[in-house]
Amino acid sequence: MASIGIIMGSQSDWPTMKKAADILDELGVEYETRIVSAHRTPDRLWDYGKTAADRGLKCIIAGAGGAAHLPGMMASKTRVPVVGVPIQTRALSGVDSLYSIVQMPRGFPVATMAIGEAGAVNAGLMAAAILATNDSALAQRLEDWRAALAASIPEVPVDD
Ligand code: RP5
Repeated sequence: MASIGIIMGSQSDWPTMKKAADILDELGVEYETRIVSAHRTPDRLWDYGKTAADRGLKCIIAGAGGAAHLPGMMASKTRVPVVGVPIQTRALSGVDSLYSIVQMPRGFPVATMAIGEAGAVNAGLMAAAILATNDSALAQRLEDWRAALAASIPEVPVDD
């Protein structure tokens, strides 16, 4: 059974949100993916949020762009932690998405990541870190992944 839900407002968000899925694949974490739009499929959002905890989800990664209400509405419907990914938009470069997701009212937090692909990758890593608090094998894989990244960074810059 999947522990992580990756949800997004539109099919057009998938190329970004796939980066979260890719990192979870790398770390051996099971996840499910769904298109759930706050505006176009509000009933689907409601059902997903209502059943999330009972279905065993431990973290929900939610990506949306523009009037990006999905992460916040999901957080209002479930106690499962929600990690928000602001999708980079054409009109306003994703600043609209960021502001929509990050400014939650007191009481209903969304852990908001950076705009775009870096945010999606970090959302995957954040979800894995949450699971790793209760899974020592995953914790080791995450430590190894972090060490490999650190080892790949050269100490001295070179000319192109
Ligand atoms: C949002 O509207 C989605 O999250 C997406 O980022 C944006 C545009 O959606 P499409 O018109 O491409 O379906 O709800």
